[in-house]
Amino acid sequence: MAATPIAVVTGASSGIGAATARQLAAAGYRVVLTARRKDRIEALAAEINEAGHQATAYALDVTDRTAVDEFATAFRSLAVLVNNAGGALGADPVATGDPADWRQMYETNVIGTLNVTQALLPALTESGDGTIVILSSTAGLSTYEGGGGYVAAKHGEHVLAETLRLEIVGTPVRVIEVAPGMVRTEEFATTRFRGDTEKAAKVYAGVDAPLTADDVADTITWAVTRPSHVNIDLLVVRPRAQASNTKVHRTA
Ligand code: 8X3
Repeated sequence: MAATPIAVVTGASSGIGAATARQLAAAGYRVVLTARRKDRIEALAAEINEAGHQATAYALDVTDRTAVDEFATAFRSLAVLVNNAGGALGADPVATGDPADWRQMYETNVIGTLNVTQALLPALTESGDGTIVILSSTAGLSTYEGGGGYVAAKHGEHVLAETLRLEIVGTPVRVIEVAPGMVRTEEFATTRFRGDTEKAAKVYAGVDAPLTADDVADTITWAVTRPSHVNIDLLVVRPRAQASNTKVHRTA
């Protein structure tokens, strides 16, 4: 009997990462949940196992290269890596944005993805059929006022995906970039506005059905479960009410 393929999901403690872990587990992967918040991923792993699927939890900060390298030693062969960890901090104009926020967003979104991808690439290659997913954003494709450091970091992730795909062509590993637009999750906007729930709520005010974490997880799971020779290079997914980063239909 063939071994159950393994999928590693970073940032699996909430939102898109948690939803993706649930859906990949239901699709037949043994999921390895990573995030800094151990209690959350342990609870999610227990929930997935109780549902009759397979999950384990491993506390990991993707910006800590030593810890990432140590984590990677557990994998000789790996089917799927979903680089989801990341996020936004602040929505200030370039003129007044805090360089510390820019630096932190670059660290978590770009260097975090780089660390985990580099560390697990040998195992993904060894599997003979590996898939790397990079969760960028529509912010990685064009900018908007106040996007600043987040847009810069997401452009960095987009370039990482495009460059890696060029460099590893001919190996049995594909690189899939999923770029969501407006997704309403429990934490994204609240983290961006440092706990200011009023500001966070305004992001989605009057928008008829922003995407949910499950919508994006569904997209990721679809892309990952295409036949091996099919590479969904870049998939942009937005709610119907959003035509571009700056064109969003809102009811009064
Ligand atoms: C999230 C999309 O518009 O907040 O990555 O930048 S946006």
